Amino acid sequence: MGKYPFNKTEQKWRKKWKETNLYKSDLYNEDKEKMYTLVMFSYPSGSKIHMGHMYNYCPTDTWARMKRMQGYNVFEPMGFDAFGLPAENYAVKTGIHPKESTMENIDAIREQLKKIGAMYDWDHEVITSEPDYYKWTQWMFTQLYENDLAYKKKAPVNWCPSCNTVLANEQVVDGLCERCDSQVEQKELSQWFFKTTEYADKLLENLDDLDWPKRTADMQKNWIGKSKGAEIDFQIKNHDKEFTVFTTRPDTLFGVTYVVMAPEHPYLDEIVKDKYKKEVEEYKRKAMASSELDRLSDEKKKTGVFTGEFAINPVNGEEVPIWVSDYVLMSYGTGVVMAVPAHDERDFEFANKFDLPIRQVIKPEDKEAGKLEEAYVDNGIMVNSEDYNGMSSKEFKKKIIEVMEENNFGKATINYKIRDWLISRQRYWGAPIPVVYCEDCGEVIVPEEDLPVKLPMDVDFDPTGESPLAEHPEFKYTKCPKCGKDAIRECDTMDTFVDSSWYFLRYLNPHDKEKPFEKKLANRWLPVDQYVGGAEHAVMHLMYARFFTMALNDMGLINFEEPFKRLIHQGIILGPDGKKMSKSKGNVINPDKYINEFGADVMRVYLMFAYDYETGGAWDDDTLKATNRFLNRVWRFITEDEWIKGIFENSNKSYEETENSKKWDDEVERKLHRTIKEVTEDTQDFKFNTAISKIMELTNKLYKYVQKLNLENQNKKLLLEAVENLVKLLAPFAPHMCEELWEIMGNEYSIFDKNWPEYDENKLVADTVVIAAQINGKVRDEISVPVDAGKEEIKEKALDSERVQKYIENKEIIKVIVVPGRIINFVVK
Ligand code: ANZ
Ligand code: ZN
Repeated sequence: MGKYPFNKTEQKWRKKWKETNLYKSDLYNEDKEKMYTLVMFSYPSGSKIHMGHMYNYCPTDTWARMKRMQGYNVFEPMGFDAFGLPAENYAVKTGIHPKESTMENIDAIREQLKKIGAMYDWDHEVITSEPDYYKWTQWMFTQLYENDLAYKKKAPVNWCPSCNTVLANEQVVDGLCERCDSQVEQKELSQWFFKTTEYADKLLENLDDLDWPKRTADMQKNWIGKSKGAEIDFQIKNHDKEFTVFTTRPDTLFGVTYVVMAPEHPYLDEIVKDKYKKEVEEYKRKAMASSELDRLSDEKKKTGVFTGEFAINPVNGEEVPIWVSDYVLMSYGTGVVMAVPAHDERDFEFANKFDLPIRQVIKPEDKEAGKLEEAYVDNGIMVNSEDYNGMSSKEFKKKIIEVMEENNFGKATINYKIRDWLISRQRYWGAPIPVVYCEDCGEVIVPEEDLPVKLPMDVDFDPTGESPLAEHPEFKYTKCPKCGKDAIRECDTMDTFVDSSWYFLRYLNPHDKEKPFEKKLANRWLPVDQYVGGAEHAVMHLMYARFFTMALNDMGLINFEEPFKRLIHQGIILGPDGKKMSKSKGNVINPDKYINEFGADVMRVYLMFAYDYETGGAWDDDTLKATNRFLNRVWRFITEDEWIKGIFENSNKSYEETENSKKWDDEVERKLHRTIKEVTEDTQDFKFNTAISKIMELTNKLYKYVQKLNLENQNKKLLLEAVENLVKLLAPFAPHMCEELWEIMGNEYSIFDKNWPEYDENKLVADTVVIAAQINGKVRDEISVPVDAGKEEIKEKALDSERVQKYIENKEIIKVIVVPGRIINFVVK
C-alpha cells in the first residue's frame, strides 16, 4: 500500500501557494470581516527554533486557517524580536557581531518556519533591529516624552553584575536576574522611565473586559497591586517632625502598639538615640544587602531593632516605640508602617518575638475579645476603641477617615505596587535612546527628521558596566539639535520590551517610510483578535504593550485602548522523560528531525492531537507514530481504496435504498454533521486534541460504511459529501496533504478558498431516547440523548443536567455506569 508521499506533496504545495500568492494579505479589503491572528514573534537568539515555538505557531496557524475558510479576511504575520542580550553576549564570547549572528539566525529560522506551511505573509515581516523599524521605536519614545510619559530620574535600580546592566522590576525574580540567575544588586543611577503608573487604573479596569486566561489577568492585577487605605500622620516625640504611614486598615488605629520604619527611611539617622546608633547602623547594612522579595517573604523570620525614639498616635495621644525592620519596604507606601499586632500577621509575629504589646480592637461578632492565638484579620465589632466601641469595623473604617480629615491628621488614599518602567539599558544591542544633552539646552529630544539615531556597527561591546556606545566618540559627540553647539548623546539603549510593545502595529505597514503605522488600517485591524504566546509573558510584555496602546490612544493616534482582545497561552512541551527540555539533559526534541522524517503535517497534527493545548506535556514518539498512521489512513482511504474510484463518477447515479442501507446512511449523516459542529467549536476554543479525535472517529465511521455496504448500495452522494467535508475539516491541521487530496478528488484549487463545512441542526440528532440519570442508584432526572450516543456523550449530557449537577456538586465521582439506551448511574462520595 502506498504511503503518503509527504516530501513531494509538501514541496509541491508550498511552491504553488507561493506562486499563486495564496497567503498574501489584502488589508484594504473591507468586504470580509477582519481576523488578526498573532503569535508572539520569535526571538532569534539560538540558531534554530525549538519544539516550544512549533507548539505556539502550528496550532495557531490551524486556527487561522479555519477562520480563513469561515470567510474571514485573516492577517497572520511573522517577524523577529531581534535586539537583545543573548546576541550581544554571544558576540562577547565569539567576536561575531550581533548583527551578523542575528541576521544569520533569522535566515535559518525563516527557512524553518516556511517548512511548517503556515500562512505567514512574509511581505509583512518586521525585524526590530533594523533601522527602518527602530526608527519608529525611537519615534515612540519621543511621543511618550512629549506627552509627559517618559522622564529621566536618578533612582536606586536593580543591577545585574553579570549582565552588567540594570533590570526592570519585572525582570527580577526572587531577587535574581531573570536571565542569568545572578543575585541582583541595588545601584543609584540616572535612568529613563516610562510612566506606566499613569495608567495603573486603566490597566486594572480594562482587564475585566478582556478574554484572557484568568490566571494572567490575576497576575497583572497583583502586579498593579491597587490598595485602598489611608495615610495617617504620626508626630515624633522629641522632634517637631512627623512622618506618615500608609495603612489599608485605618479601623485598627486604636490597636497600634508600635511603628516600624524601613531601614532606608531618610528620617532614621536623625531620630535614632545615640545608645542605639551602632545597632541600627549594623542592621541597616545587612538589610540593604538583601532583596525586596526576600525581605517580604513569609518564610523569613522577623528581625528588627529599636531606635530609642517614640511616636505619638494621633487618635489617642499614646506614645508608641519606633522600630526598624526590613519587613517594611521603602519603595511601597510611605516606608513606615503603623503596627497592629492583634490584626496583622506580620506584626503579630514581630510583637511576639520582641515582646511588644498586642491590643485587640476588633472582635468577631459571635465571640468576646480575649487572648489571641493568632492575628484576627477579619472585620467585626470595635472594642478598646473609646467612643467607637460596638460599632462595626466596616462602618468605623469610613468614620475614622472622616475624623482624620476633619482633624487634619490623615486622609483616604490609594496605593499601587506598580512602578514606572525603567527602560535604560547599559548595553549595545538595542535601540539608542533618542536624546541629546546640551550644556545650554539641557535634555533635547532628537527631532523626527533626524531619526533614526543609528546604532553604529563598529563598537567595542565588551561589557564594562558602562554603555558600550559611550566608548564610541563619533556616536557620543554630536551637535545639539536645538542650538547647534557641541552636545553629548544618550549612550544607553532601550529595553527590548520597548521594541515588542508596538510591533503588532508595524506589521500592518512594515515598509512605510513616513510613519510608524497607518491610522486607518490600525483602527480597522486592531485590536488583535487572537493572540497566542507563552504564559511567561503574563506581566512584562503583555503589560507594556497595553501601556503603549493606551498611551497611543490618548495621543489620538489610534482609537482603541487594548492591543489583544483574546489571549491564549500554549502549554509546555517537555522531553520524553517528562522534564523540561534542555541540552544538558539530552532530552531535546528537534523539530527538523521530525519534519524530515514524517513531514510537517504529521508534526502539526501530532502537536495538536497529543496534548491539551493550554497544558502541553511530554513528547511521545508512539503518539507521533499513531498520528502518522492516521494521516496515512485518510490518505489511503481517498487515494487507493477501490470503492473510492467509483464515487466521484457515480455520485449522481440513482441508488436504491434498502432498510439496512437506510440505517447506515442515517448514521453516517448524523456523524458527519455532529463532527462538523464539534470540530468547529473545539477548534475555535483551541481544543485541537478533541477536534482531531472527532475527525478520527468520522474517518473510522466512513471506513465501516464502505466496508459494510457493497458498492452498489452506497449512497454515493452522501459518501462524497462526507469525504469532501472530512478533507475540509482536516485541512487546517494538515494543510499540505489536504490540498493534495482536494486536487486528487478533482476539485478546484485551493481548498483554503473554499467554505468551511456547515452543519444542519436537523441532522444532528435523528432519533432520541429518554434515559434515567441516577445518582447512587436513585433516579434524579431524565435526559434525552441520541439513540446511538456513546458512553461519553451520555455522560456529558447527564452532567449538563442541573438536577444531576445538584446531586454531585462538591462530591467525587467514583464511577459512572452507562447502559446505552437505558440508564446512566453516577456513583459519588
Ligand atoms: C496597619 C495594619 C493593620 C495593616 C492591620 C494591615 C492590617 P497592601 O494590601 O499590600 O497594600 N504596609 C504599608 N506599607 C508597607 C511597606 N512599605 N512595607 C511593608 N508593609 C507595608 O498592604 C498594606 C498594608 O501593609 C498596610 O496596612 C501596612 O500594614 C503594610 F490589621 O497598616 B497595615
Ligand atoms: Zn543646545
